[in-house]
Amino acid sequence: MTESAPESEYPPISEQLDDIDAARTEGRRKMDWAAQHMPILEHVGEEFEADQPFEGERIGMAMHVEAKTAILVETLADGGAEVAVTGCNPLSTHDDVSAALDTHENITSYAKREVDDEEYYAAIEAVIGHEPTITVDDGMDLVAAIHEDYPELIDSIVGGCEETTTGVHRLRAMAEDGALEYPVFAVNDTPMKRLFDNVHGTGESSLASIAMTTNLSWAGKDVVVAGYGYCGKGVAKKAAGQNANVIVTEVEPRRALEAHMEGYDVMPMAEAAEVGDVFLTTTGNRDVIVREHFERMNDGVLLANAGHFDIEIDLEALDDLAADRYEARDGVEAYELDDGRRLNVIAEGRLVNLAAPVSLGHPVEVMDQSFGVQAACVRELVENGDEYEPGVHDVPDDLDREIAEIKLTADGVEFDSLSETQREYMGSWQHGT
Ligand code: RBV
Repeated sequence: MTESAPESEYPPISEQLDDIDAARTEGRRKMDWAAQHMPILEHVGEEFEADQPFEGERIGMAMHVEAKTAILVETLADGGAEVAVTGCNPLSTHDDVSAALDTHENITSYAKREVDDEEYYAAIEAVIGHEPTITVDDGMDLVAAIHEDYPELIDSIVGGCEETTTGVHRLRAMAEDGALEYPVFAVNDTPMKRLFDNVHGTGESSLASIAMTTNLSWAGKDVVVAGYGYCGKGVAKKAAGQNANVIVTEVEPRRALEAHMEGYDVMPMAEAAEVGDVFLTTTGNRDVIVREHFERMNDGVLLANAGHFDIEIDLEALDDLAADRYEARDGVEAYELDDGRRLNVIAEGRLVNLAAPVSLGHPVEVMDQSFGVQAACVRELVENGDEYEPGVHDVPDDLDREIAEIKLTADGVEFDSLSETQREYMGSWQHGT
């Protein structure tokens, strides 16, 4: 240990649970199920096991610790890394999976569900205490904590990987300030991640989580989707596919137009507030649904957030407005206003597809893709990390293609390749009419 690393007292999950053996067995069962549907990680995992590319590396991770993430963690550990992992959201950890991970001799898991702010950051510090040479973040909390509190560790860090839109956004802001001192791959921005995970993953898992939490139907509902980025597009499309009437709110004119041309109603939130039955935020910004909107909403509406942080719905303002608050169902908090209207907040306004009690995160297949790219990026950092300057980096396209090809092969899908004349034509500018 260098002097600068935090000396954490925060215990791994194995020291926090009562019935640790039962938890490990159940966590392992969940992981085995996920692994059966993750051919990409299986493929890269076989290579890693044979080549041990991560020998001597210490990987610090802050991610949603559930079964699919656990397969990524294990894949990196089986490739020779020492891995320390914690959650990236206070409600998304599956304790049994965390316990199963913690049994691996190369893995220490600090992730635990329902931690308070202090415990959340204590667990992040505990991961940093392992002095990672590589960081893997979902939301940039590790990068932020290292730069703010343990900058002395930066010299020995080869680089990092970032999973999500919000994290990449924060990293770019940090880089623009000249404050980002090691290279980080924007895993989120690759085609293999965002065209699938953000669109289909967020769409399917958010709607499934809300349906399971409430036992209510989408058919015939007015569903307001705030933000028409990749996540919003997925949510809107899947909601329309379940026979909902979709209303989109946007601040970017071309996205608003795109949603309009897609056939959705587009209007300001102040108007949507009056007609919506379900509100789902996907903007990555704050204060998207605020007091003036709550004041106009109908009795019984559902409010949920699918953006990374819990700041899109202003719950403080809602609490101020409420005369009463009670748990209407597991994962549903009813805020009852003076006039008797009840506004129902799902999963405390946190990432609804991961934080509701029944939530399982994105479907396995899309996480296999996202985590396949993560694994390839970690390998790239170990092999060629010196070539990357501090800052945010696009993932090399050939890595993303490699992951796509592994997936197509696993699914038995064949595709064409360019002929010599086609390749030549695409590379030339002389051919006109
Ligand atoms: N996400 N992870 C899961 N492990 O079940 N589900 C979604 C899981 C990731 C997804 O890649 C997204 O970018 C991020 O969570 C938001 O925090």
